[in-house]
Amino acid sequence: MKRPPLNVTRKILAAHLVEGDPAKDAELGIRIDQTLTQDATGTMAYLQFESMDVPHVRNELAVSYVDHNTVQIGFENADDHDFLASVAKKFGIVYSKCGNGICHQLHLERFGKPGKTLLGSDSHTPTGGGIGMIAIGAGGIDIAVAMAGGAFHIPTPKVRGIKLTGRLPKGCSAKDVILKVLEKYGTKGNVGWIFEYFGPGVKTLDVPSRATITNMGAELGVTTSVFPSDTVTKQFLVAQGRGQDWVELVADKGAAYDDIFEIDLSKLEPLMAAPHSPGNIVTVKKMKGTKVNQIMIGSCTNSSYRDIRTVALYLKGKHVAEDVEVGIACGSRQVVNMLAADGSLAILVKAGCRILENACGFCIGAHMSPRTGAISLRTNNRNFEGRSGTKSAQVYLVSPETAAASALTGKVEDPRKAPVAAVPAPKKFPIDDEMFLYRKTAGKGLKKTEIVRGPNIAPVPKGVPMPEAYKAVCAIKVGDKITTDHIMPAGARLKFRSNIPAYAKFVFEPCDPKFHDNCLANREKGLANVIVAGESYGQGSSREHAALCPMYLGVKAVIAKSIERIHRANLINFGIVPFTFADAKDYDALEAGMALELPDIRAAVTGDGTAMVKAGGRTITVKTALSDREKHLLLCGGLLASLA
Ligand code: MIC
Ligand code: SF4
Repeated sequence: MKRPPLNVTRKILAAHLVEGDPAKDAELGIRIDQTLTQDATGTMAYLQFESMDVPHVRNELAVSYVDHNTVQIGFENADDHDFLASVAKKFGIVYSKCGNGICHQLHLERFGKPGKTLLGSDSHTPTGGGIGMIAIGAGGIDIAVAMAGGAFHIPTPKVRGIKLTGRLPKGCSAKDVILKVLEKYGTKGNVGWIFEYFGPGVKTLDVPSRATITNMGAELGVTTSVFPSDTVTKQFLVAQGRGQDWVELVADKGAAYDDIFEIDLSKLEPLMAAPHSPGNIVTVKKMKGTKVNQIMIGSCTNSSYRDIRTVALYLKGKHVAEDVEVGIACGSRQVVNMLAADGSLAILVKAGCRILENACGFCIGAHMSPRTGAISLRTNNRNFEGRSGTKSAQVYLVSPETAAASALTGKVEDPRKAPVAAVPAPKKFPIDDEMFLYRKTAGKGLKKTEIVRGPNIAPVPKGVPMPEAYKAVCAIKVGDKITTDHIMPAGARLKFRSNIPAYAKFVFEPCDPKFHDNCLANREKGLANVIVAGESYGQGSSREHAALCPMYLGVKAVIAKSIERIHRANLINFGIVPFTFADAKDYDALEAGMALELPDIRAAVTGDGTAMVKAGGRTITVKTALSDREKHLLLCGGLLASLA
């Protein structure tokens, strides 16, 4: 029988399907070809992998990157790096040394392959969609399972086709495209979708531009975003010395999408995301002339050669305004080498930019926090309140073009006023893989290698089986769009990632610094802790610590108006039931500190997911839609406990 025409998403998923039927089932299991971890989530992922007792990784390629915790104040970061290096050597994982670059940029340059699946313990793993991969962000334990050869589960997707026509005007770039998509779809309500780009405008975008769009697709809350693999992709791979990795992958003629949104690239104008959400879109025109204190360029979103070279062209022969601080973090050594070779680096230094390490750095508030009340323009992908390290700062997300034009005057400027020439896609990238260790033993593993464990590396806590009922307390009540940065702050707290009891002290630090102590007191009394939240709870990162640390503090359920995909999966992986209100108005009936009862929780999880919660003399209904696999995990007390 002739199969129906398929889009790119459905082709890749069909080739990797190991469980479920897209026509019938709500959840699909897919085979994972490649995995990536970064250091801040990687230590936990590998501790969990170790506890699975598998001699070496079983997927095609596993890469462990070090890019988040690179500041090394105190011993913790360096100890983590040594731990990760020894784990990589022992289990057959490629290890990318600190200083090599940011995981997503590096993976695109050196390892990504069209048509393959990639699972990464970082929410911006969909960067790989720019090269035609189904690349998904997930919690560390899901990556550990994939490295052990297990399937990864996604909600059966709906596929939205984003049809691109026309060509971007001068001064506009890929960042403006994804900000347009965010303007249309926002940061919530997109759970379960995959966004696939198609149409004649696709060929006008080079691979780094496509990757900017799929990277920041994470802010939509979708499962992933993907571009076709065409001659532009081929040219990129050939220039990376990897022509053999190319396969053509385009949607069949007549392939259907569940929905289509069309963008005429020629009609776009420079956009920015205003504080404090990537979905809060305004035009640069509207903000023009606003005084700016800081401009940060780079991160995994806009740190390719194309992006930083463009900035250099804007700044050539000029100097940044005297009262603005400008910092640049390139995505990789390859990018730095190219900028050094063509004179861009000298231009940037001469223009008064601070050249930073090729690492996440400013994006995650690990350094370069702006001054009190500052306006900071940044080319990264998230502007959640306080993420920069300065709670009062107003962070706007912009394209490299807008950032560069504004750097010259210290005010928001329209980059179309004096646009620079487009940077052509390089014919040949300089290749230097020397900072990728253990490439030769990748996939094999070296049994005798000792794992190095510094004192900050603590064992992973395991959940316990779910009882019949809980007597509980509403430990906190929060509002809408609570991000994982609110739940489990990063920045200065990042160094505790490998030590759950130490890191758990900071759960909900920006919302309620007493949360930790209150939860432990409730736990002591044999009471379960419950989190009550509004819409889109758990937006943002893939960090499983936002579930693992609450689990450690005795949180057993979240009751929210809605919960985002990666966080929902992480909650289940750590035995916390992700409930939503049957009637959202009941949110108003719950208060922090209120005594709660969940009399039949086990029966509810085993059954249709509907549970009653007794609260202050009334009973409210909450629900959760669970697959059989998810029910099993919750009843066992989480994924790790289920493997025991
Ligand atoms: C982020 O951008 O928020 C992070 C830091 O990269 C996280 C991962 C983490 O918390 O370690 C992400 O995006 O998943
Ligand atoms: Fe790193 Fe920022 Fe990208 Fe997260 S979003 S991976 S912190 S550069």
